[in-house]
Amino acid sequence: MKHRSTAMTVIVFSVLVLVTSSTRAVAAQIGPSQFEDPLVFDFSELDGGTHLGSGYANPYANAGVEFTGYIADYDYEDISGRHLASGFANSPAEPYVVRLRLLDDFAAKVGAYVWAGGSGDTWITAYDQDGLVIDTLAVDGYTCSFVGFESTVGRPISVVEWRGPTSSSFTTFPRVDNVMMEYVPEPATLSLLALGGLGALTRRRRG
Ligand SMILES: [Ca+2]
Repeated sequence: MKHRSTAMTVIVFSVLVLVTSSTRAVAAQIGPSQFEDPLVFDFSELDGGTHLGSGYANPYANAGVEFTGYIADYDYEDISGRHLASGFANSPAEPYVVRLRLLDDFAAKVGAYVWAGGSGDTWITAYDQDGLVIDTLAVDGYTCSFVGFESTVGRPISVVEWRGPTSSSFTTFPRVDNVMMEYVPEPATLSLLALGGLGALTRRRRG
């Protein structure tokens, strides 16, 4: 009897480990059309040369996020007007990196247009609430591409970094614009969605 329950425990535990590890391995790459109602940051309201990051005033505190980078002004494909550049960001300065950090809540989806400016591949990395890497994607150095992440349930996004090669002399790249972000839905919102679904089901049954 005791042996059987131990075996059952082992089986249940193994299944749990399998489910957990398969969940951990996957973070979907998504395009701009896969955002439903995102917050969009186009940086158009900021002055060129504004520095963002720790040590500087945060114009996006009300949105619950902080960017690291500085505001440049240029048009290139989907990089339009004011956008985030690397190079002189943060205090002390952090070259080669642009960063989005969530201050209080976590994101289910984050994406942005990124332009590496020929400085080499840009690596875009999403981190979870424990600071562990969820996924890393590379963008070719000579294109302007949209790269987005959709996190898995239980591993929401707390930080996204766009990082250029440190060997590059183009320290102001990568450039990032039109950042899209969707928060993880609140449990109350989920309940409402579930209730809405239930309502639809009830209506369908009646009809
Ligand atoms: Ca812009």
